Amino acid sequence: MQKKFYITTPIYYPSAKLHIGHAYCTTMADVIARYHREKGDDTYFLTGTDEHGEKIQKNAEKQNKSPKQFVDEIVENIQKLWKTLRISNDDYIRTTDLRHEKVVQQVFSMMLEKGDIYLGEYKGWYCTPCESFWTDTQVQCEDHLCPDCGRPCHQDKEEAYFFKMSKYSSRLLDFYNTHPDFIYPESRKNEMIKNFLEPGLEDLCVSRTSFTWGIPVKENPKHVVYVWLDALLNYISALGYLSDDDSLFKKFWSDDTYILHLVGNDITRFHVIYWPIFLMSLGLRIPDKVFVHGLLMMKDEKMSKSKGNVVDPYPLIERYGLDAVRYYLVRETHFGSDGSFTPIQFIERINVDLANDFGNLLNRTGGMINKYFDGVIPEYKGCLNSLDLELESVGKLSIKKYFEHFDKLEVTEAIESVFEYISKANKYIEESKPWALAKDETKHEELASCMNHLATVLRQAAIMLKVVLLDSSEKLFEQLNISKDKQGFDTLNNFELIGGEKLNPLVPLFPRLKVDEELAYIKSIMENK
Ligand code: ME8
Repeated sequence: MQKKFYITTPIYYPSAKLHIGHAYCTTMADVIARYHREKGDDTYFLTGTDEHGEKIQKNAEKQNKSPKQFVDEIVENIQKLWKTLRISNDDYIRTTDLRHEKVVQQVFSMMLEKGDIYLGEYKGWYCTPCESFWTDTQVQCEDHLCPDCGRPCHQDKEEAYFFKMSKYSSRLLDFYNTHPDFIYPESRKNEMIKNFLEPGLEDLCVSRTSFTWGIPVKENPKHVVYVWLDALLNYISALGYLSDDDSLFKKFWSDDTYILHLVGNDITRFHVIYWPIFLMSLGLRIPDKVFVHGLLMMKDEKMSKSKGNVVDPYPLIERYGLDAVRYYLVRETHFGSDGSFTPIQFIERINVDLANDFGNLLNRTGGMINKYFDGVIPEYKGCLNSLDLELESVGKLSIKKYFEHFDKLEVTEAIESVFEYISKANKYIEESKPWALAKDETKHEELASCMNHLATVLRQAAIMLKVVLLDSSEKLFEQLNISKDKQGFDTLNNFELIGGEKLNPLVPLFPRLKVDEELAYIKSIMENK
């Protein structure tokens, strides 16, 4: 039976231009979504923007713009960036969409009616950039620094609505116990239990009166709904929850759908504590997994819009091509751990993996098929020697590992296993010595088998890599003249499939970069920040 798969990214704040860290998260989600579509799963992929809140209102004021005008301009750029990165999202939710605002108001009313939200007074330490109130024990040292971002908080007081978190904390712990895979990595779960659940969950302030750029509470419009309650609901409002047409909601927020939220570790708490509790209050199912990916750092500091230490993905894409940037993002940082952006690693990744290993395998193979077989891939004749046999067994293992890793969201390892196969194929050329076989009439069959095997490795590698390398995989199929029906996951384990194809002209997929020149270029775009 076809499986259903729903994947989301965080909805980003359009408070400034997005950087390569956001591109990282969205690209990872895109790669996972493409993998599931390719497997035949009924897949829905959502991204969007979180457009309300004091920070946005203030940024807009600074530029003499209305908040809506301000966010519209940034959102246009964000959508352009996703288009450039060929992100395959099925929908784009904006929290300023009427469809979303209606849901937030209705949910607030339902929670009020149920008694989960009540009116009270809030006193506490407020961090404006994070839009969070903190208690005396949460703020750090006498300077009252925000535990999330480390910036100073100020004391504030306001009439506010609260959500009764405490009512649900033991249910949440039970949920964690019965769903051990809910939070990845495990260490994040322990951190949440220790820091927030064990000390006792405090009721959460879910409305604000100190600014107006938000969704008004219907029952008391001087209050706007707290951005996090507003934002988290995007995951269901985009599917049409509580709307006239809730068919997508019924389809993808169902028990038989695998629901995955991809988030950075700066927003774990909201997704693994508040979000499941809001869903419990609404009587809705809780997602299968919150996958907490690492953050990209710059010189040991988190890359962030507010610090301004960011890398803009556009100049990289323009100069090195989309595939190189996508590949770097997916491969360099182990998925689930923090990483850092350094120009040298960026160049090395392209040179070593894409130009030397993958690109070169295509050049060498294509060149030899042209030279020895007039550009026609020889037919498959089985394994004629131990080298063929060994290559096929590495291939089978690589394909198996690719699926096993991808299904466990070990995306880095999945891609690594493809490159192990590519390296093996390069080694196979050295060991088979086709140039020597070509000189010996009696070895013609072996030479043909060698070329067929190499073309098959390229076909299989391009299939596995096409979730990342969008153009280059296409180009490879084009150059080897591999027909569409031989480009699917279902054909991966078939080693006999090709033979007889006449190659098209060969063009290098990834020209080798000159390290010094490119280092200077990347440094120059980083300094422009
Ligand atoms: O937190 N490296 O929005 P946001 C990797 N609106 N990923 C990074 C990153 C970095 N240096 N910096 C940001 C918000 N990200 C809320 C989310 S969801 C209901 C509301 C990615 O614009 C990462 O996924 O600050 C992080 O969690 C997210 O962007 C935060 O984006």
